[in-house]
Amino acid sequence: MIKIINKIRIDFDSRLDSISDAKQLEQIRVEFLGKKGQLQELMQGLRNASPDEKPKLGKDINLLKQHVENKLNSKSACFGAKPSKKSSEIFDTTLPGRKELTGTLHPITQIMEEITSIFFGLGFQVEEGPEIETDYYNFEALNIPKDHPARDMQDTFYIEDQTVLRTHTSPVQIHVMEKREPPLRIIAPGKVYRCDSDVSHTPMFHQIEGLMVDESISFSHLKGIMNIFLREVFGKDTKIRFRPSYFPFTCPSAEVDIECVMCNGKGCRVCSQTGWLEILGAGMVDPAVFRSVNYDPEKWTGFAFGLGIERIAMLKFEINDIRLFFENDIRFLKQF
Ligand code: FA5
Repeated sequence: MIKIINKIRIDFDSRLDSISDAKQLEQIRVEFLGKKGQLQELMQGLRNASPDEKPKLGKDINLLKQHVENKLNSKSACFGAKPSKKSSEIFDTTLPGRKELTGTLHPITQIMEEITSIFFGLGFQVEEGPEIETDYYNFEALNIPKDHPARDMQDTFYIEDQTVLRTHTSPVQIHVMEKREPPLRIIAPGKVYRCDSDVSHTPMFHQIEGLMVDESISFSHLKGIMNIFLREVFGKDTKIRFRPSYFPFTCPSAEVDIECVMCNGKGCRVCSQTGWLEILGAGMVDPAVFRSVNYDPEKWTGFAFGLGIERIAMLKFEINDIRLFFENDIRFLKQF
């Protein structure tokens, strides 16, 4: 039987060398490996071998089978035939690599993280609050009673009579002061909602609230912190001004402008020819707000501020339409 095995191997090798197309290759495969092929016959012949011979003969037949399979596979590759399972497992090191697509953080997230880390460095802790708020937290506790004209300053989305999508991050001030005692130094980044949409307004946008409460906090602390923060974001030569303003929850109140980064204060379309751009609202916490959280206004003073992240991102990245941030156009987002 060993002689037959050797003969089949020699016969197979010479037949394989002489073929010239895939059809002939398939004929040989059937002839040697098919159900009625020569190797199958050999296996059947094994039944008649003596028990002593069987293990060695079985091993030789398996080696021959492997030899036939390997050679058929290599030959089939020459004819462009579909590789069999085994050859498809071969790793082709000559193929070019597949490039992994990497994403980046959304520009709003980048600015949010930058601002958060600046305040973190100034000793502020990060706090969060709910986006669905009660009328009490969004308005009343912030000294904006029912029918107060200041409610018109923010176009509110009402969910129910007493439930709103928060219009600003200022309610987080109340949540924090209700559960903690001064001194406090917190910022609260998050989404806010207003019924508003044009090139500089979106119905959902992001604010960062800031609150510092301690004994003897004055307006100069607010100015100092704002100066450090804005110069860190826009560069150390950035000019800043405080303009008197009105918020029911701060007194005195101010809006903070920076010199227009587009025209360096000369006046352009973006800054409506004024040379200045409004960045945030701020002021000293109104005693009425302290009273609503049971803080003694005779003992504690503090400042608060609220800034729009999208506005800062627009100025930093020189983007003239706020809506671009939320269209999810990959060509736009890829630039950051
Ligand atoms: C407020 O929301 C006050 N809560 C800020 C504040 C906090 C004042 C603490 C005093 C003390 P205002 O409505 O001005 O204020 O909004 C603050 C900033 O949010 C604006 O300066 C602007 O940058 C941004 N903003 C307002 N409305 C929109 C909008 N629809 N889309 C994008 N950004 C907006």
